[in-house]
Amino acid sequence: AAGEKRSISSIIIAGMKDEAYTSAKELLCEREPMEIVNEELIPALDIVGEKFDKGEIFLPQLIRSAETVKMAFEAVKEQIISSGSASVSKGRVILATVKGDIHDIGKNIVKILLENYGFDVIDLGKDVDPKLVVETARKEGVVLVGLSALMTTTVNNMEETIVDIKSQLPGCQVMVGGAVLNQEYASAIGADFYAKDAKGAVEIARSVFG
Ligand code: B1M
Repeated sequence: AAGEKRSISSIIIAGMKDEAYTSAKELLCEREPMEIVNEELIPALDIVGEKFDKGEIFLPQLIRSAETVKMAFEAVKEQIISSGSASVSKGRVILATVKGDIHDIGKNIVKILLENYGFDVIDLGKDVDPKLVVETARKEGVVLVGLSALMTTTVNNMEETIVDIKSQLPGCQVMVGGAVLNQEYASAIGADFYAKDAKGAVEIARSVFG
């Protein structure tokens, strides 16, 4: 009904792109940015993912919900950046979503948080070839690479990337994350660190550069 406020979750699930930014802005007056990410935005995407899995919604709706959540993240990002403390770089980290995988929402959150905590991020984007990761790490002398994968089908590309890094750049460490992973799996594919969420990635970076 007119005048009734929809929750950010229902806005994301319904894919109401034009309302997400304002709705997130309003929520930000009351709650912490990362609390909104963890308690509202990610759970809403989980519901969307389940519906897609069950065949209750299809690719166009999945895409629309992803676009909607990006609008909400935009508001969250502005808030985090405005409250951030710019300081001397604490270290440089490469981030990439692995080859074959175009899911980059999680990686982008990790990037915002790392930057906010004073790390410089070289963002190679999504669907990134292992060779580009190795070349960039070598050229830039980066000692911490962060890889993200969201699909069971792309974890082997993550493993391939780790093998390439480890064989060619022995001093370079790798942290991995993404909904499809856990600590056990991360260790099995040769990663040095596993981060459950963006805050976890910051803690790892701190330990590596600390
Ligand atoms: Co797709 N998708 N999707 N999708 N999608 C999943 C992953 C899926 C689980 C949905 C489902 O079926 N239940 C499923 C994968 C199944 C599997 O594993 N085999 C799936 C599929 C099948 C697909 C397509 C193949 C669909 C198709 O085309 N038929 C296709 C894939 C194309 C490709 O990659 N080649 C596809 C496409 C898309 C969209 C483009 C529509 C969109 C992505 C938009 C974008 O990213 N720009 C999309 C979305 C949105 C999802 C779901 C619904 C949500 C993902 C997400 O952004 N979550 C997802 C279902 C789900 O996850 N519940 C699904 C929120 C995000 C913040 O979480 O990325 O986990 P996450 O990041 C977290 C942590 O994991 C961690 O920190 C973040 C913050 O806490 N983290 C790190 C992540 N990376 C890290 C790295 C670190 C540290 C921490 O260090 C480096």
